[in-house]
Amino acid sequence: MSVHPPADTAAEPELDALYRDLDAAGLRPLWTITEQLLTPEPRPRAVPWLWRGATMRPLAERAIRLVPVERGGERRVLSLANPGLGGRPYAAGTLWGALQCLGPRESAPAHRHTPGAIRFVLAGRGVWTTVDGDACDMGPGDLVLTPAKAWHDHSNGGDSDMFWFDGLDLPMIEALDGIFFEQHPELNQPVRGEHNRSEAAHAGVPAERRMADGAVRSALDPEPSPLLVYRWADTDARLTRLAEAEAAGGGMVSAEFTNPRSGASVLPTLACTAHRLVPGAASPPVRRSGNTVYVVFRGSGSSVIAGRRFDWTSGDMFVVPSWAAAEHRAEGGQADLFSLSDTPVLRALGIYREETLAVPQEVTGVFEPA
Ligand code: GTQ
Ligand code: FE2
Repeated sequence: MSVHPPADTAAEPELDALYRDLDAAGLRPLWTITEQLLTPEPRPRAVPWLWRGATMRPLAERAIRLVPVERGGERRVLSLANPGLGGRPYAAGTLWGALQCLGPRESAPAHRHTPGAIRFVLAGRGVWTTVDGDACDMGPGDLVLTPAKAWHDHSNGGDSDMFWFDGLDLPMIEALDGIFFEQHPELNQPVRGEHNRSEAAHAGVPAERRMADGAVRSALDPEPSPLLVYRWADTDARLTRLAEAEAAGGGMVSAEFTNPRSGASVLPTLACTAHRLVPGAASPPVRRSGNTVYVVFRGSGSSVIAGRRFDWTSGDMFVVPSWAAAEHRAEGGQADLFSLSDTPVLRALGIYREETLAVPQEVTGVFEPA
C-alpha cells in the first residue's frame, strides 16, 4: 500500500539514489504504486450518499428568489457533491447529478456542449426544454434527453416553480479531455413548428421499443435516441404491467428507457431506468461495476448500500458507487425510482460486471446526512 520502497532496500544508498533520480526524471516505478492502481476490484472514491429532497427543495426555492438565471446563474442548478470526491461537484466519479429549478416566466439561456444530459421531472408544470428546435414539454415523471452537441434551453411559460433532476456524463467527458461548450447567439433558440415533434414522430412506435424490461440492457449506440421525451404515463403503464406479471411476493421491477431505433440506451454514455418497488420484499442484493444515481419519484422506503441503511422518500437522491452492493425496499406502499448509470460505456468496453449476492446484506449502520 505504501508509495515508498521497502525500508530494507531503501536503506541501500545506491537504491536510494535510483529512486531520487527516477523521481527527478518524472518517472514512477510501478512496483511502488501497483497496489493502489490495480486493485482487485473497483475502489471508487465516491461514497454511498443521499441528499434529502426536504433539504434541497427549500434551498432551491431560496435560490429562485435570490439568484435570477440571467445574473451569473445561467442555469440554476444545485449539483450533488459526493463527499468522497474532495469537493468536486460530481455525484460519482463518472456522473453529474443535480437539482435544477426555474421560476415562473424564467428561461435559461440556450447553449450546447459535448457532455450529454437527461432530465427527470420531479415537480411543476409549464416548462419546456428546446432541443435543436424541438420544444419538449415537461411534466412530473417525464424523461427528457438533451444529447451531446444538441442546442438546448429551458423555458418556464407557466406560473409555478419547476424542479427536475439533471444527469450528465460530464465527469466522463472531462476525463477524456473532450469538453467543448458554446453559447447560442440568442437567449433562446428558435422553436421550429409544434412542440414535441420527436414525440409525435414516434407516436406509432410500440411501447416495447421505447422501454425494455429489466434494469441493465444498456447496449451502446453512438447515435443518441431520436425520441427526446418519454412520458410518465407510458412509464407508469409499463411498470404496472411488469409488477402484475411479477405477481405476489413484492420486490422490484425495472424497465430501461431505450432508443426506439436501435434498442440501445438513450444516450451512448448514459442508461436511464425506471423501477417500481412493491412492498413485501426487498430487491435482490446486487453489485455492479459502474456508478448509479437514484432519484426517488414517489413513495418511501430504504436501500441497504454497502451494509448501511439509507431511508428515503420522494424527492431524495442517492448514489450507489461502483461495486457497492445495494438492495431496495418500499415501506408503506409502492415506490417508484428513476436511475441513471454509466453501464453502456462499461458494456461497450466489454468490462461490465454484475453479481447477485447469495444472501441479503447485514445492516451495520443507518445513514445520517451531515
Ligand atoms: O440544463 O443545460 O445540471 O448545461 C449542468 C449543465 C444542467 C443544462 C446541468 C448544464 C445543464
Ligand atoms: Fe447544458
